[in-house]
Amino acid sequence: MAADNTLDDFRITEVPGSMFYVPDFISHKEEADLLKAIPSNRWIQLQHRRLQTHPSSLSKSNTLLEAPLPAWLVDPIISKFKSLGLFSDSPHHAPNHVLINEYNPNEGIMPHEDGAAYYPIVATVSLSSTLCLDIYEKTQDGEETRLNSTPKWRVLQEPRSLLVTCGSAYTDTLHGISEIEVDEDLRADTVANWGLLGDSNILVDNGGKNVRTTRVSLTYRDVLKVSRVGARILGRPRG
Ligand SMILES: O=C(O)CCC(=O)C(=O)O
Repeated sequence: MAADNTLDDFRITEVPGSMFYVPDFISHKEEADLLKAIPSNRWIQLQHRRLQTHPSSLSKSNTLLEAPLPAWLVDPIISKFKSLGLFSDSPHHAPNHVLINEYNPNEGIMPHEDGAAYYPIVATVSLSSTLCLDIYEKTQDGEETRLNSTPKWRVLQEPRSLLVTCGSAYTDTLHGISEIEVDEDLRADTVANWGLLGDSNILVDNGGKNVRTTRVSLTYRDVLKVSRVGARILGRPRG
């Protein structure tokens, strides 16, 4: 990413309502430092991936106990967000919550939406491996919201890239990662962000296939409801 780039240079024009893909958002060294900093004792193993949350998980009422993010999740990423103007309109003017997901080949996440606990912008940094995010359109059928079973768009996420979803791309779509080992049929007409990829030649050379290895993603969000109870306990003078 060049210093004079603006977010609009990275718009995925095929997807309506504001989705942006920034290749090479961080350097190889920054990627290696982040991977090294992820604590090995915070993972929660789920059936099809493992995850950790910083600074903590949300309560049942979708409230975050106020606490700072660890320094390694702030610098360099949040500083780079600032230079692109990301989160400038959100209530806390910066992300206050990071979900880290790790997917081995054949692992993924069911189609879902991120919901109302967060301000409608999500910024995901990908590390280590490439995979496809499937985007589904929500259709309104009377009172019921239905999910079309086939993804409407596919967005390829390369290591060190940033994907930003906001506006109606946040509110009117669902996203998921299929539990496969190889992403196939990757071409200019099947990948929504093809023209923005850092290296599409490798996909052409591989016959449109991406063989997945382990991928880690850092998903930054601004949680709307924050309780100062945690800050008061942590900040209480001793004695
Ligand atoms: O790992 C990703 O890129 C997607 C994560 C995700 O969908 C989520 O955290 O809700």
